[in-house]
Amino acid sequence: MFCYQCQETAMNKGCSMKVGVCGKTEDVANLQDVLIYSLKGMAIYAVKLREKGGLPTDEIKVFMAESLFSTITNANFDRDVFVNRIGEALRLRDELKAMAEKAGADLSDVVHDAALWSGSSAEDFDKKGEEVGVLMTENEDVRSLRELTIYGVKGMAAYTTHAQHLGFENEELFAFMEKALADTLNDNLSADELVALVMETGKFGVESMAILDKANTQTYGNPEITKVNIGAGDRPGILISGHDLRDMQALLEQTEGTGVDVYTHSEMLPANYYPAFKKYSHFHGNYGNSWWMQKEEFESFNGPVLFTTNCIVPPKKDASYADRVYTTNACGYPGFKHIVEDGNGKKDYSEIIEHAKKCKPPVEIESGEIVGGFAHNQVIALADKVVEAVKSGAIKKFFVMAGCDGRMKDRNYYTEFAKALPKDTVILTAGCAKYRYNKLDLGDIGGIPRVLDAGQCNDSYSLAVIALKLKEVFGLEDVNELPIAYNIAWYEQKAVIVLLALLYLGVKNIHLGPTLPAFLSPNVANVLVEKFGIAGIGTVEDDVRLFMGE
Ligand code: FSO
Ligand code: SF4
Repeated sequence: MFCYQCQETAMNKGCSMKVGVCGKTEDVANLQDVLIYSLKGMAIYAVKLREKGGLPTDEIKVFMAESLFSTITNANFDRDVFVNRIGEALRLRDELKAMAEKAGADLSDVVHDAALWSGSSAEDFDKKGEEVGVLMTENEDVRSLRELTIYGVKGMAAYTTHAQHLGFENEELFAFMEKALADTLNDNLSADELVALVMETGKFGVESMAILDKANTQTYGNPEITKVNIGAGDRPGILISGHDLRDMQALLEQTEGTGVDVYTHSEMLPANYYPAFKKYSHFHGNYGNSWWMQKEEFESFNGPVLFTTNCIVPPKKDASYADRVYTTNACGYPGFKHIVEDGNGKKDYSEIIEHAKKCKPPVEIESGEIVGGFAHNQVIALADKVVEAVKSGAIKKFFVMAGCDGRMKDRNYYTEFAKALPKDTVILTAGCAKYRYNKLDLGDIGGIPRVLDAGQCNDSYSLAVIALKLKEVFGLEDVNELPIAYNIAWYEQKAVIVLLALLYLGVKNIHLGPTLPAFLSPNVANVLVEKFGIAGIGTVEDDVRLFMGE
């Protein structure tokens, strides 16, 4: 096992023990490597097929995106899922090969083992897991650029999958993911070509967030300023976590009139901001904080929990809640019940609802309200007010503090940083990073709250749209001329695609923390520093001074 894809990787070098810091076991880590390797094998044939004007089937495209998604940090810990997916990947690889041949592709140069190996049992796959993986690429710079691409593609696949669930697709995204997977096996690509591949990943990252934004807003309306109740009611509840709004909708529909309330957790909080969900009186609000607080918060919630995506934390052995956690989509955990679609693409949540009815109501752990819903449409509606505040000097600077939260103590930095920012600054946030400061009383500037939450990590797209709009309003040439600083927190691979997307959009001088990714080799890190001014974080005092230009 060797995994260094997330921010919490052991010693900021790599997890190479029996169990990763996230709780991923060695066998699952190795099977994930085999799955990625098999997807690369599929991709080789998919590229050949597309060169001849053919298209992979919907089944293949969805399978590839969901498989990438299932290997994201904290998404799926279930060995059986990976054994099944690898078997499926090999079957679909053969199907793609036959399709490419039929389309007239010349396959004589397909010699890579990823496209040719075979296996049929869990033992075969375990054995293969000892041979393939990140360390297969010996040169650390090539490895770094390949993995940077793959992690970006994983994040892209997650967003593409959510959009696809709502019926929104962009064929170019699937084509790019296939090309990128295949290119990471190509030993003939130069370092410059790999850097270009990383940048192209950022370009398609923007596209993946754009299509998900379109899918979410066209289906559920534009997020609007919303006060979200963070207290608890006196009826049993279901807690829904993750990022998939289609599951949110189905759960709200199916719980209506049942006497069971619905609460969001972690990254599902922004569901509260969508007009389409506001009509449900049993949608109670948000319970708790970001993903890593789940061990305590699921205990006190008392009712069932539905994970629609990561981040899952393995429950302690004596956890009272393990038998009331359900998963769906690409996520899973051994022992948690997994809900799948029926033949008509519908999910039946009646088991969770019946389960909830037998549970006690949640224990209230906090009370009051928080405000959010500042995605692009809402902020642009307030543009006059915002521009006026900037022109008058009431707002001196915006701080984009999007990204992820995590369990490491050093993330207190973000709480302290938010507190230390001058009162004439505004934080623009998205993703679970917000939980480090969204409950602080930071006040407002002429009615504009000092923390503007755009939504989920994918809604970082909104922050980019807002920046581009401000650039236009102020008549600037370059987005970097705006009074916006970027102090971003990352944890897993969706944050990698957000970062690459911002780089592609030309944003410079992003500070990334709490640590720089272990998968950046010193040389690759240097390229990012020199080309984009990427930097880590320092002390709160130094950073505030630096960002404020003092
Ligand atoms: Fe957070 Fe987890 Fe949204 Fe991630 S809950 S860490 S970047 O899955 O996806 O922000
Ligand atoms: Fe380690 Fe992160 Fe990989 Fe888990 S996902 S094994 S914590 S690097």
